[in-house]
Amino acid sequence: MEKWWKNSIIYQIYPRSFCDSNGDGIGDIPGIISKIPYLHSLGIDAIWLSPVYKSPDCDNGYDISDYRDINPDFGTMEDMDLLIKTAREAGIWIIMDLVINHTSDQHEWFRKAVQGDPKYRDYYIFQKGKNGKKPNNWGSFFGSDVWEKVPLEDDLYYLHLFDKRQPDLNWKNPEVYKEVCDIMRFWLDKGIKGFRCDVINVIYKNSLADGKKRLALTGLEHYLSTDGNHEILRGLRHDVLDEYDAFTVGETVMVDTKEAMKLSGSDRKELDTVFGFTHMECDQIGVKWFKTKYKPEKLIKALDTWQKEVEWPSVYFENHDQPRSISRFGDPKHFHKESAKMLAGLLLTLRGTCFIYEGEEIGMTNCDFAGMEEIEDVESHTIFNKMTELCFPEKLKWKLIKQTSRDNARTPMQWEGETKDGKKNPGAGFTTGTPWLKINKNYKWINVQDEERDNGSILEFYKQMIGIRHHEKALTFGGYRKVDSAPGIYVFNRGEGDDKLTVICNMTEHEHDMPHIAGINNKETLICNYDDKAEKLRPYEFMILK
Ligand code: TEU
Ligand code: CA
Repeated sequence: MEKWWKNSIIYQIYPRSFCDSNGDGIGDIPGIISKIPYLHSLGIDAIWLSPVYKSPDCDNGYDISDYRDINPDFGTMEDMDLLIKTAREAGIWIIMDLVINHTSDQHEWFRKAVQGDPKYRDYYIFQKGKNGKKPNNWGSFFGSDVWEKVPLEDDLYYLHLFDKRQPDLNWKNPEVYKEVCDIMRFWLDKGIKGFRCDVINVIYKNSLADGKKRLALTGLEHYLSTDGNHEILRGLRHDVLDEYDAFTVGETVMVDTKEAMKLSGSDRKELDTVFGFTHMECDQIGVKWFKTKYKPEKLIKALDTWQKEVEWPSVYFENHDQPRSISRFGDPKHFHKESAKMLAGLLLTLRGTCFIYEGEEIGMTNCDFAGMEEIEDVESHTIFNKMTELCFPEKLKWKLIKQTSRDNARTPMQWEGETKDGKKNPGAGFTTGTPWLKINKNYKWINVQDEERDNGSILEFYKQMIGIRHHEKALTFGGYRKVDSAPGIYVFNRGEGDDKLTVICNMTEHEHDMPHIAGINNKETLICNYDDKAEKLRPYEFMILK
């Protein structure tokens, strides 16, 4: 029997920004429960819930202080149990975020470790300084170094690959492994169906030696996809996950298709699939802060490589760490509907498990932030300070942050343009209070309420596409083959023989000649993002032929 997650569409919820039920400006679990009918009508099969665990929120929940408790901003454990139950009744599984590279510095383990308890010292990575300096030259994901001094101790540091309030766990310690197994069982026993595993290929550090100098992430050769890391993944699967038929998707940084296969090939028995980043890097030079002009050919090439070389890919264009896809790969100004629908069509016809991020289904865009005072994201602030240190000009600093900040994806979900009785609605149906992060002012014309009223909307297109995805077996289980075509035009076949579908995607804002496809005139159009037919391929035109 095929695994359930192969034919599933997974919808990512960023709880802080999804729906606020009590007017405190922060999205919460009762808010999510109230939107289960909406998610059901969209047709999705599972929710990936970004962290809802107890957390001081330095990195919006990716700093966990208690893995068995719920952040009071989001609700209670009773709310969580009810969410799992309500979702299940609507045929929706819950996948939770598993953040086990690090904990919060407020976690009991870390607090005991800092107080000198030897058992918990060994849960983290403490190290003496070297010749009056930090233990090594590694650089963190957020742009700082990776060592923080332990207060009241002489020359002792702890390691953090992310913020200093996110100390890394010591995966060489079998006790840590046991603790995590117990935590996973705790949640699986509640009826959740798997995990999205945060930065899962960096958890095992081989050594703490100096790294070869790099522009970013000096030291990564000592911890990226190590053998020890692979062994842990096999262990977790064998010791816990298999018993529950649970699904795992790894967020795996800096991997190529070869490494992706080592992490997720079915014979390896590690993860089920991974999020690669190759296609997210197609509009940048070196690090993500330096964006370059987007060329659709590059995106096509990245997608094609993963489609061909990875046994079971994850397909995504957005998540809570990336700017909005329509602002990167589409044209929200001139072709909002067309380009959003084209991206929807592409997302849902590629091979693999598909992920939709909240708001993507209505074409939400990057936000018109006015300055750093409107930015919350810890990474953006760390990088901004770093650029100040390096004397970057003010204008340039802001330009880089504005186009790349993770907050672009984190602005509240735009539910309603106006209230039910036609009044102004500054909370966009997300909150009746003051939202924790600015609401994009385009909520007045980009919102769920309007999209639901319009048959030709982006949202309706998503629903149709999800229906097609579920119905046409070729899209899930069929092969993939790219067809040669002009630059910026992505054409590929899914499936074989009578069951073959051809997907045509104009990823540019220009009109093009129709690609040459054998027997094109005898084919039926399953779906198209334009209402009428034309000789030429119009800007961002998308279609599936059968
Ligand atoms: O992200 C890890 C990651 O490598 C990046 O995508 C990261 O967000 C950053 O942009 C690097 O430049 C995961 C989570 O998705 C992210 O939200 C967390 O902040 C991070 O891990 C730490 O837990
Ligand atoms: Ca709330």
